[in-house]
Amino acid sequence: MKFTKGLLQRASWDIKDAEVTPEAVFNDRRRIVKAMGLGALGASIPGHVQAGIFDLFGENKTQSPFITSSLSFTTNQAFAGQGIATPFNKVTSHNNFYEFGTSKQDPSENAQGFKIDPWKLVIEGEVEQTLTLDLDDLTKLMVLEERTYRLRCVEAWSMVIPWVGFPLATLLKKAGVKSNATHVAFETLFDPEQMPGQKSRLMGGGIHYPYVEGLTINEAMNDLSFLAVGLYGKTLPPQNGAPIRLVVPWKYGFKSIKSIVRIRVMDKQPPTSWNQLASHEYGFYANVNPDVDHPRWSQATERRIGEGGLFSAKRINTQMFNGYGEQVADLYQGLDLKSHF
Ligand SMILES: Nc1nc2c(c(=O)[nH]1)N[C@H]1C(S)=C(S)[C@@H](COP(=O)(O)O)O[C@H]1N2
Ligand SMILES: [Mo]
Repeated sequence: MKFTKGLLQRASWDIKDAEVTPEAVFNDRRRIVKAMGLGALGASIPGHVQAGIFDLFGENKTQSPFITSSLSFTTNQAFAGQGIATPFNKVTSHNNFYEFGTSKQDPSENAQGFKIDPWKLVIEGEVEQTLTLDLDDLTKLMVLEERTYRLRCVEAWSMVIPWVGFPLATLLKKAGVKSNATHVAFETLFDPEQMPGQKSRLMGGGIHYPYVEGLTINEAMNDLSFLAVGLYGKTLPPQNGAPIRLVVPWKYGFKSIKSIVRIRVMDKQPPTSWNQLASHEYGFYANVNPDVDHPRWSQATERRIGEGGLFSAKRINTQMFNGYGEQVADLYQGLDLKSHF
């Protein structure tokens, strides 16, 4: 029991991924977690939680796979050479989407029945014109392009993903940003019936749902800030944030909020989910920075998922702004990046 308890209390970033854990050991851990029941978990579960907790609440693997469809787009060559794209099966099976469970394989296992039609995206707040768009409106309104970006999670793993979508700024300009705007807030769908992680704080890793995120207006208007509606040439699978999610490649992955229903232009800084949960660990800015360690682990290096040997992902040095300093460093002139982490 002692050994099991140790596993449970270790944060998920300390645990090697399911993919690097021999299958038998991994399944055994899941079984042990189930057998322990709720009591052993204690009252409070900190963020970026233990693998496998979701299994306590029943598994939902009988759904038929979510259907994606092809998209028309042009490849933006300026963002084509970002490294070797992470294999599709890794991109779609190693995910963080706590609404569907807190371990890496939970979203792909639990989200296949996710309903995205009808979907309504509202752009509101400090704008000339409130926009309410369904998916049809969005695809008619926006010209799609493919951009390959690096994604760096604060848990020190990374991927290279070919997204399809459009710059956030293009959409904001259609609504017309008012001159008093300072920030943009984003909100994920709240639907506990569909997203079991939203049913209780324990099931959802401690987060107060709906998941919310935010950017400064200058960050939002930067060309790199991207709204993705697809990856690998097809519409997004639910585990990656269908039907529309933010991608902010110079920031830690938790800024890249999934399954967005609301974008609100604001005149003050909005609250953000991980910052609300543990402000000393997750800042509002969350710019990738190898020199500012998370209180519990170093950010100097990262594991590139899908590269390297059979049993371990390749470890590489983490770059300032995830390598996008040329495009975004100007946004932070005069800001102390050690205290504004
Ligand atoms: N709504 C919502 N968005 C989310 C998350 C989440 O749990 N819920 N996880 C974030 C984190 S921590 C990361 S690393 C990325 C992962 O994106 P991916 O699974 O598509 O690689 O999504 C981010 N967006
Ligand atoms: Mo993350």
